[in-house]
Amino acid sequence: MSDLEELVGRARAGDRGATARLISVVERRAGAGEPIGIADLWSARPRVVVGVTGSPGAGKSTLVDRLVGAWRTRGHRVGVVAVDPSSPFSGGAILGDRVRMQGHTHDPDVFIRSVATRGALGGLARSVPEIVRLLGLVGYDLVVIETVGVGQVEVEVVGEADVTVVVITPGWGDAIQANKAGIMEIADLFVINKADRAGLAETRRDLVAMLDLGHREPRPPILETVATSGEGTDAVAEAVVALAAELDDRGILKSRVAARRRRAVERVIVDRVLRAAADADQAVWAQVEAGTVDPGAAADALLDALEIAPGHGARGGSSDE
Ligand SMILES: Nc1nc2c(ncn2[C@@H]2O[C@H](COP(=O)(O)OP(=O)(O)O)[C@@H](O)[C@H]2O)c(=O)[nH]1
Ligand SMILES: [Mg+2]
Repeated sequence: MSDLEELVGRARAGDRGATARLISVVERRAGAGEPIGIADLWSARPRVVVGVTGSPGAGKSTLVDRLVGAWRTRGHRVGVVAVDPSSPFSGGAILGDRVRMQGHTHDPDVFIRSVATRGALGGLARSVPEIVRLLGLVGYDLVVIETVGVGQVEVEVVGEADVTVVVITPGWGDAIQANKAGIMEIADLFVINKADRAGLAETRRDLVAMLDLGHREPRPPILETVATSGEGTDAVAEAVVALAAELDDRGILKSRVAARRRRAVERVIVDRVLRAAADADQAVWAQVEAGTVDPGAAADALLDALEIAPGHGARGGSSDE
């Protein structure tokens, strides 16, 4: 048995240290575009993957902490991947998320991992899906991806979820901002958190008006919570699981999963082609830099010169640590 397989066995048995080590391997290899080398990882999947997105400070981590508690009492093993926009060196928000989820630090059936955005060098979109799969492989049936829905990459990352929860707060403009960032289109469920604050009715009205303009089917429900007190959070936990079942019944989940699998392959292709092109005919690149060739002609010349072998630019298949 390889070291990695042995770790998978221990992680399945509830050894969170083993899960953490596996995730580090997956993160590094996926981030570098290398084959992961863990058997069955590709086809592994948690039963439900939940994306939770919204502005910084909206209360996502506080809400996720409540959801984890609710799902644990219903017997789920829960994984959380918190995509953290803070620098890995400041540690500030990572620490904050840990503190907010610390109620679960002694529960072997809860696994929480922060993934720093900075320093990920675009590897985020590749590593997060693999981490989610890994958590599925070792038996976490419900996995949450928490991410700030700002950049393109974050929106793409949350696209890895089966069910997407968008968290907004009362106050002028939050719903409108969500709309601008393109996260209205990916929401399956809206949560207006901080329902203890002023402006709740107006925010709900803005949201309803925006949903009236769109054609989301099924229409996303709007729930209200006070994550700090836990008010309304059980209802969100139940609604998420119910929505996943509904999307599954309608065949929507199946097509989302299929599209996601295609995207994973597309990312590898783009990576390999770009890397191979960068190594190709340097005379053409010199012309490109000098501005003496038009982009279409340069691309034709470079693509003609490419030899894209299997695994080109990456290491071979199945080496272990
Ligand atoms: N008043 C109020 N504060 C909340 C609520 N939920 C979270 N908070 C506070 O909002 C701040 C940001 O919460 P956090 O969960 O870290 O937000 P995130 O950045 O979206 O993950 C913290 O100080 C929380 O205690 C709520 O429902 N009501
Ligand atoms: Mg957070």
